[in-house]
Amino acid sequence: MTTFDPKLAESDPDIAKLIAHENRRERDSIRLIASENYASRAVMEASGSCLTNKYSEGYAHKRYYEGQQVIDAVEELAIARLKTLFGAEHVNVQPYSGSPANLAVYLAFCNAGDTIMGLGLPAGGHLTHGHSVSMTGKYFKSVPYGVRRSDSRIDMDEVRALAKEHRPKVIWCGTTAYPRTLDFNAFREIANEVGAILAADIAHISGLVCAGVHPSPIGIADVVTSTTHKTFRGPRGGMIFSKKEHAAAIDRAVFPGLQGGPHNQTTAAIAVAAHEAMQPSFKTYARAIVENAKALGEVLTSRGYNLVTGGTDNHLILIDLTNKSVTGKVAAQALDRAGIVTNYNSVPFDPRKPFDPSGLRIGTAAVTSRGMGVDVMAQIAGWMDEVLTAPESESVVTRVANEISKVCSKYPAPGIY
Ligand code: DSN
Repeated sequence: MTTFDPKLAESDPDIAKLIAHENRRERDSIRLIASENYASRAVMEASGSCLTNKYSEGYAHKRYYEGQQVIDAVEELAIARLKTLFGAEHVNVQPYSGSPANLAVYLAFCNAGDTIMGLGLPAGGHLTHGHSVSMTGKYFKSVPYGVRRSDSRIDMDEVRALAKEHRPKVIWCGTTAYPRTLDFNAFREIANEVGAILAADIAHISGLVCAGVHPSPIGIADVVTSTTHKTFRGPRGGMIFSKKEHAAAIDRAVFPGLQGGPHNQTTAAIAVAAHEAMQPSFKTYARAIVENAKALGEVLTSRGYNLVTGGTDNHLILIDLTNKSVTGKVAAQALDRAGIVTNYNSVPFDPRKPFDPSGLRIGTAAVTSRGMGVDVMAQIAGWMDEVLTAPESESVVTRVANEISKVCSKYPAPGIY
């Protein structure tokens, strides 16, 4: 029998065509979704490699299948690089993504029915920090904390009061829609006062953290989880950092507690991303993400947009559209037609429902990966304003889309050819 192994375009033209369309969409649009980025060609090569073929349940030198000569080396290299980059005592690179990483924290430290605390989803927290529709809100007694009405910042007095009243097993500090720096030391003090495990979820900001652009929770929190594909700019994956004393519990929770074989192609791509993040150019990149977010926020503010908390310290901006004649969903859909990709998002104390809320969430990690700077951010703010002022106008949308496509052609996107 001869081996028939055609290229994708020959073997499955339908999927090949769809991938080509997505390639063009990512190339020709301004991608402002705060949790997205462009993985480099090197990261893409590693994630598309033969490592996808190998099963390797267990950890290096303690596996349940033979043939691990290469996989052990890949996983050890990924771990060694991440330990150096983040200054961590222990790293697990096997979580399939951020949510499984967070579930591993529950499995390591909690029993069903225990009390846990996290920032409520409507205030900018994540589903897996105890939101009611998530299993983390169903299997644990979730006590969410919020942000202040006056300035939309996390209310550490409320965190302390709730922690003292409810004595949680785990306190989460971490966000998906919060534009300000997190005070990990303040959370640590509270966790110490009530004897809780402190878990930091840095999924959004791990690229900023390892570049020194946001304070690090490593060495402060007991355990730190992250995805690997947001500001960190790696493949879709997850990682968990912990103090040595929690290493065995975390490893047991990931495997065999929650998962089977790790995705070795992803582990290799995480190692590649870690290598990229160790280069001086990554620090420059991370600083530029924040500069761009601040610049974009300032121009939007000058055009009458209300930013939740009044601005940003990181890669993310949350716009409250209440003073504009457009809701979050209509805004996001009109912008998408014009080639600016965002997501509608609740704002703190939002009177509207999550499926058509008052806010729009944007972020600058992906546009900064294309080398776009503050001058382009001003243009983007202008385009957003034009579209949001006339979201039903197809002529405005078409004109803006044409301008965007021209500008995008000047800024090649990593990994997109
Ligand atoms: N989906 C991610 C985000 O957009 O923030 C969180 O899981």
